[in-house]
This record gives sequence, C-alpha cells and structure tokens, in this order.
Amino acid sequence: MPDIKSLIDRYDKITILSHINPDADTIGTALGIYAILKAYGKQVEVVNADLNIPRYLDFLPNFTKIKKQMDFKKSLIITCDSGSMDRLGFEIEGREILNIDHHKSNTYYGSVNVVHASSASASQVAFELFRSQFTLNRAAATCFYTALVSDTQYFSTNSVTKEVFDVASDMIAYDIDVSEVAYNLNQRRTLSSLRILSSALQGLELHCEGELLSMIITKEKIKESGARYHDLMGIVDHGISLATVKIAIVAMELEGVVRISMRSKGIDISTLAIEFGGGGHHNAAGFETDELNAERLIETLIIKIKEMGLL
Ligand SMILES: [Mn+2]
Repeated sequence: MPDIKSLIDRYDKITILSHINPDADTIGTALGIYAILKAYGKQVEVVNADLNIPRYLDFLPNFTKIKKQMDFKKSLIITCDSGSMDRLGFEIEGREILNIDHHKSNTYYGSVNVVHASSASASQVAFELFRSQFTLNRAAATCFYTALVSDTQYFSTNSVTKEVFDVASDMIAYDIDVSEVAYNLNQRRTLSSLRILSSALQGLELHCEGELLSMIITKEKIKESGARYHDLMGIVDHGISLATVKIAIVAMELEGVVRISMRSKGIDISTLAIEFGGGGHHNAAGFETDELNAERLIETLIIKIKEMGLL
C-alpha cells in the first residue's frame, strides 16, 4: 500500500469526488473517506457533479454534506470508484489526484493510483488503504460496508472471496448496524423503479439461441413511469437471472445518449465495453454512446460479440 498519509499531510484541504450517475459504491467510498479525514482534522469537501443522487442512500452519515460544486482551489483531490477522469464531471487536469478504484479499465489518471481490480468494491480498496494509516470510525465503516454489500449484491458476485468476507467482518467490528443497511438497500425502492422494471421485462428479447438477452428502455417508457436514472440500475441483473442467458444487455435512452449496461456469466465483457469506449468488470460492464438508435446498437453489439468469440 502506498504512503498516502504523507500525501494527505501536505494539504490542509481535501476534495473528495465520486462519479456521475452515482451508485452506492462511489457515494459510500466518498463519505467513508470524508468521515475519516474530518475526524483527522482536515478541511474536507465531498462533491458530486450529478443532480440525481440516489435518495435511499440518505441514511449514510454526512449524506447531506454532498455538494454539487467544488469550492477548494488548492486541495488534494481524492476520486472514488471512477475508472476515468471524464466520469467525474469536473475539469481537474493538472491537479494532484489520489485515484482509489477497483475497475479493471481504470486509466490511471491520478498522481497516485490505488487501483485493485481484484477488490469487490472501491470501498474495500479505501478501507484497506486507510485503516493501516488512519484511525477509522463507525461512520466510515458504515459507508464502506454499504458500498461493499451493494457492489457485491450481498456477496453474490464472482468478485467475492474469503478476503471480502474478512474485510466485511472487519467493517462490522466498528459496531455498525447491518440490518439498517439491509433495510435501506433492499426495501426502499421507488414505485417508478418497479413500474420501469415491469415494462422492461415485458419487452425483453432473446437472441443467439437464448444465450443473449436484450431490453430497450425507451425515453417514452422512462417518462411514463417517472423513473430516474438510478431506478434503471439493476434491471440488467433481472436479465442475466434467466437460466439460458450468458450475456444480458440493457439499452437505456437517456438525454442525448444511449447507455448500455451489460452482465455476463463467466464471459469477460469488460473488453467488449472498452471496444465501445466504456469499461467495467469481468461480469459487469457498460458504456455510453451517441448512436441513438437502440435497436441498431443492439444489432451492432451482437455482431461484435460474435466477432470477438464471446458467444
Ligand atoms: Mn464500484
């Protein structure tokens, strides 16, 4: 582990950034580091450029501290769970950056890069990094644990190893309320997220002898259901749950872009996402494109999947 303590000690002010279209890992990792560095006596700002931060994460300590704008000029920037600089939504070229992540596709844009592709969440990387050099507390552990269980879908992804359970156990040792986390993550869905899931499932299509599944979530469906961006997350996991399916693709028509979210069983789809300018993990990857015809996009993906010999 690199010596981040002396790096942090060189600064009075710290800016913590999480990625746009935020999920529980990026927000939990950011708020966990915030809680540690606040207690350490630093001036810390925690910033996310996105207007939509998932509401169900409001139980996390210091959730209300998340701001939209960066105010510190000469601060150390710590980025959380962001594979590339353009996912942060700010111009930070030339600034000193501590990049904490677990994406295989990470572009090493930081001055110091702590990127562990074998870690199950960015929060696991942060927890292991900070616990050896700083004093952790209950607030930080709650945020890191929430991020970990979210990114592993409660210890069910293939990134889960004995180490992940050991780390989870070490986090829980800070006396965190695991049932409160479970309730907030699993039982606070919005009605619109169920409505959009239902309409997506109704329109699912199978290709390649049932090994490939696709769903298109149109602008109209999003409008009808009232769904926000994070209501669309997790739909792809329903696709990959079908027995015959080896690759599931969801195309979401957003403002001016189509976002592709993919899951696989035992097939490395991160390379596929990289082909289209995106990134991700072995079994979970995605990208955004300005090819706005979702049907044509799915066709292109199927051709590429065959070309690459993934199916
Ligand atoms: Mn993550």
